Amino acid sequence: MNHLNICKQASCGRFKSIGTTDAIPPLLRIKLNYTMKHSKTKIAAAALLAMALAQPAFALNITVNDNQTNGWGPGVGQGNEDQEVTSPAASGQQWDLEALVTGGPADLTIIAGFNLIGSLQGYDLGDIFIDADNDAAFAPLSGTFVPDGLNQLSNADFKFDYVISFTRTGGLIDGFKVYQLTEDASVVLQAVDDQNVLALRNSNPYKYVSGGTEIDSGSIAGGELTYTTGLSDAAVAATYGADVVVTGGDHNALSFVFNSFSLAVGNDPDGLADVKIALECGNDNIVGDLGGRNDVPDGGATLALLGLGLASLTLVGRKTVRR
Ligand SMILES: [Ca+2]
Ligand SMILES: [Ca+2]
Ligand SMILES: [Ca+2]
Ligand SMILES: [Ca+2]
Repeated sequence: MNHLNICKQASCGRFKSIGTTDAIPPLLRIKLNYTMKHSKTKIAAAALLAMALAQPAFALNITVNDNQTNGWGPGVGQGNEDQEVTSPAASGQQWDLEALVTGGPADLTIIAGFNLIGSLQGYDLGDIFIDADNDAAFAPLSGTFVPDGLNQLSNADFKFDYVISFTRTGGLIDGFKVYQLTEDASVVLQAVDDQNVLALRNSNPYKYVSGGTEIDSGSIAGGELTYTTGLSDAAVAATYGADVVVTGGDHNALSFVFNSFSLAVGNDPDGLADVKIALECGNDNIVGDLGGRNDVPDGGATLALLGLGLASLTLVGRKTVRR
């Protein structure tokens, strides 16, 4: 496994260190207190804490199907998004966006066979669009669309509410900025059409251009963005949770920790945003949702929470606990 940036203990929510028992879930705290009080040695308590810390950090697979099924597929795993792309022309693990995972409103991880911070055949990863009020569209709602080219379109045609826009140096992603968007012509988004394939056009928008208000930012150098490559299927499950099942070869993970932005935004019935990302060519999309439109069945999410149990250490201390 190669780390471009080793996650910093202090700044990264996913691997946040636990300094005091205040940060330990109530059930575990009771067990610890009991053990400390009643054991002649404190070794048992230390062992219990070590066991809890060794569990995978709390994570929830929020992947849902992107409703683009024209290409390689039908796909496997949650949302049938693993081993799946949109275009019939370019398939394989190297193009595959596989899963979206969150550990809470302040963090998000994309898992893919695709080289997330670089590009493939000149195509790169699009920006991350977030809809907070359940009205966003992938294909533009109106406006003139230039076939097989780049289009500058109004956000009135898409209605996304936030974007996580990547910054790049020398073609490589080195950070991001988060903008709050208005759903009108003051916000310009870039949409692509590749080879006049309608299915790829429905992957839009691809990229933020201008408008809106910057509300957060981060970088690989600052530790808010972490890129890990060469993960095996087992390593993904061990790191991000047993419900994150991805296959087909090595996996790459791009993880965000937000300082001021929260995924718990808007009027979506669940209060949490819908997340959508496309490759530049539209060849694959990945969509995430914790409820509302395209609902992940509630039972699945609840079971995942229950199953993770003591592993949910990093959720403690977050301001918002969903469900
Ligand atoms: Ca795959
Ligand atoms: Ca895919
Ligand atoms: Ca919206
Ligand atoms: Ca897809």
